[in-house]
Amino acid sequence: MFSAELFILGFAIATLIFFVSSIIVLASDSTQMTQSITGSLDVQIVDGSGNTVASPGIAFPVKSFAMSHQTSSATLGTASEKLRVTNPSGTTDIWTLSIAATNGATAVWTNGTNSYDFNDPTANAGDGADADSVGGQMTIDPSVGTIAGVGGTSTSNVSKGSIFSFAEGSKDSIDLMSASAGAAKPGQWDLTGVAISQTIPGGQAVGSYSIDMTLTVI
Ligand SMILES: [Ca+2]
Ligand SMILES: [Ca+2]
Repeated sequence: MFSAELFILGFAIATLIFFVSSIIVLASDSTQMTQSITGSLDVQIVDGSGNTVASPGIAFPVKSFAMSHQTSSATLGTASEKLRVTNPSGTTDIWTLSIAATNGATAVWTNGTNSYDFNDPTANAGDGADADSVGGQMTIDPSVGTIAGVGGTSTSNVSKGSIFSFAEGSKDSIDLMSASAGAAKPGQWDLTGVAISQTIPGGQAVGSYSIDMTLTVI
């Protein structure tokens, strides 16, 4: 062939390749897949299967009427009512679980008519300087409890709180469990076996008393 013909053939082939490659490029596109995972730092009272307990409660043992003050003890966090903290974050590892009276520092145990206090530090379940005119104090000791990681979550850097008694205006919330820097994130932990004791004033009238408490994790 003459060089001119070779040149034309070469040009034709190059043009063909250009068009074919152009067609391939024009046929290309991309797509981005997205997946959202939601959740927030949370505390739930769960049963042995991990299901939320609809109406959790702690029944202190029955006490007989007495003219002298007495102490009633119970456990916060049992096999059927575990305190479960969930931290779904991949970036935040610090949190604290605490307990306080739902109705605040002026709450009292009540049977609808009679009442006794949960945060009066006066000796022998007497009434002190607060405005409720009843005695009684609740002490919570998380240090005797047990922390268990759920689903293989490490318990490193997750600690139980120390024993404290509620005192109106000065100790209105008690820390039960907390995570410090280095704790697993995300992670989930169960707390059980927290000891609670409550003093009952002497001469407290018979009745079925209750007080609502709220667990908070922040
Ligand atoms: Ca009080
Ligand atoms: Ca009082």
